[in-house]
Amino acid sequence: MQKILVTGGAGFIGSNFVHYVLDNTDHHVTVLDKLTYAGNLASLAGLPAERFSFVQGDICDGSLTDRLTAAADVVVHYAAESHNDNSLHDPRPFLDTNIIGTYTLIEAARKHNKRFHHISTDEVYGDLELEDPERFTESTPYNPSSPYSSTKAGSDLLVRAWVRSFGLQATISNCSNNYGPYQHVEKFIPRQITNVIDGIRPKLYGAGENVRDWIHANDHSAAVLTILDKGVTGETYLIGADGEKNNKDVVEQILTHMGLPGDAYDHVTDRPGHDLRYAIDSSKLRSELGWVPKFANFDAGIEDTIAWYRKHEEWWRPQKAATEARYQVQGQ
Ligand code: NAD
Ligand code: TDX
Repeated sequence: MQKILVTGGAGFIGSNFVHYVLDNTDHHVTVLDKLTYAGNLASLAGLPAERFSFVQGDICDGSLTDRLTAAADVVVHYAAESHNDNSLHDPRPFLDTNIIGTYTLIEAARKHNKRFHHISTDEVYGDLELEDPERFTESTPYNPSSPYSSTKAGSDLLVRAWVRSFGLQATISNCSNNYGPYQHVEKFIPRQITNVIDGIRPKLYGAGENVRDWIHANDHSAAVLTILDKGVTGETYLIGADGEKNNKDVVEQILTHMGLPGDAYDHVTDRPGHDLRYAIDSSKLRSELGWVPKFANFDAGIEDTIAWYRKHEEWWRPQKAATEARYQVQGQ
């Protein structure tokens, strides 16, 4: 049994990880989360009190992170400002949380000599052409496009420097686009599902040809546990499930599953600097650590996700109107 400190555990992927750990191991979890607009305590409702505790606070708070890190065996760092569109309109919180927050945590992990795992994204590598046969690997050069991805790249580089200069016991994982339950309605898949529920036509940025490499959040959680268990300190592991799809195809799939014509969507203003394609080669994680994704059927995963949003309207409804009002101002 280990005591895991999970930052950002009230967010989408963090909360899925907390459920996954409590369901599949005997570890104890403490979540540290600021509960920004993206954090939702309802995602952590009903967890067993003897194995789970929650602390509301900011990862930039040095004395709090010091105290919580000292009490943990392992820190898994999910907390971030995570939405590209928001980063284009107000980058400052991205610098504070993604850069200063990560710095604050790795200083605590260094001081207390604790195992640290940094959660990052494939977006640090920039984007690929549609027909490029290459995919991202651990040695692809960093080339981020947005304020969000540049701050994630900066945080990765801080962790790497702390490994080299101070011997921090850290690993890093860069994962592709996640889908599943508990994802905020600002993100692509939940936005379109909840739009359809509300009788609003889905919104595709630009031509809709941009490709994302989709992975179920549970497969991401299993990969992170595998890295905690068998990963080598100082190493980076790419996480992906060979799930490349363009946005148009994803929207058509959602519409069809929800009983509407596959072309009942609108094209809206494109995202400035919109990355064209992400694609992950996760063979290092598979061959060296033995991880394999289990949610191979994206179509079935989308059906389950639609069912989850239909069933849990009380979870997403409070955010929906304000999120759509923000998009409307942006012409999206
Ligand atoms: P999210 O926005 O759903 O959740 C982020 C959580 O962090 C929220 O609960 C929020 O309250 C918390 N938080 C934000 N600032 C904080 C601060 N200063 N102190 C403490 N808590 C704070 O994000 P997500 O989609 O779950 O992403 C989680 C992590 O995974 C991020 O690091 C992101 O870069 C990475 N990632 C996400 C994806 C994806 O598809 N969503 C893919 C690859 C990597
Ligand atoms: O309404 C929309 N219409 C649309 O066409 C929205 C919200 C998005 N899009 C497009 C933009 C992207 O090409 O869909 C794709 C996915 O968009 P997002 O859900 O915003 O994700 P993305 O920008 O790809 O970033 C996500 O994956 C990598 C996460 O938000 C990041 O945190 C993660 O690092």
